[in-house]
Amino acid sequence: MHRLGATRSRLKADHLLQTPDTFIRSPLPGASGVEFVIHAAPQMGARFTEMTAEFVAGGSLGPAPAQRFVYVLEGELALTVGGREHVLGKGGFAYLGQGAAHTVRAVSAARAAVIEKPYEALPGAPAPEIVVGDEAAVTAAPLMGDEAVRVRALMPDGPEYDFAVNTMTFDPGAALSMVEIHVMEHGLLMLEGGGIYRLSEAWYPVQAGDFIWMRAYCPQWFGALGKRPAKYLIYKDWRRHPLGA
Ligand code: UGY
Ligand code: MN
Repeated sequence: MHRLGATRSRLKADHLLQTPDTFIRSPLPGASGVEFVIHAAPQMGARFTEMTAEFVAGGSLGPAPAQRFVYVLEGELALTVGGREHVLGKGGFAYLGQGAAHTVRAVSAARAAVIEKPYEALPGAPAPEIVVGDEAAVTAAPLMGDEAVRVRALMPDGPEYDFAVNTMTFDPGAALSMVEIHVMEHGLLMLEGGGIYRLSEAWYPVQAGDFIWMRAYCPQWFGALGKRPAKYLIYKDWRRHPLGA
């Protein structure tokens, strides 16, 4: 069935809304048994890459060209790093610093969000450590005191880390308390539920499965609609001077 050329996807100068009907899968060097939907990349103005990796059982990622963050959406992945194997189920995540030797192999058919970013080293800061965790074990913090919007920080917040990845959960009817305009860019994957996303001068209906990229300074606001919470995974660059100094 075709859609007569219609889609909710939109590409603008300062944002992308990419809905699953427009996803195109591609292979990447070094990976086997994995197809990638490359959502954000330098080719469209992003300073990082974010992709959904779709694994067959036994599929594996290739080497990372930069820092790598993996968040399991479905199925199980075995991460081998530092001589140990960690099995990550849904909500399991890992951060591998640039150059950290590791392998990621699917135990079963699986899907994962993979974020990669060239590391901006900070003189005097220690080297980033490898992080392996489970979102279910991360304490949620209310956003600016609003218990209806809960943030779980998946990355440690030290000077050695140059990006953050959080999940944000909105009760039905909950919303960001302000339109944000900030220097950080975002990659955002809708995980559950839906609502309305304001990006720049447009208001979009969004739902689980959609991806959004926001360039630095893209005006942004979200309100959750429906009868169940809305939840998204959100990346931002963090803790670095805009001049790179
Ligand atoms: O962390 C953030 O900037 C986040 N509050 N932005 C967003 O949800 N669009
Ligand atoms: Mn923001």
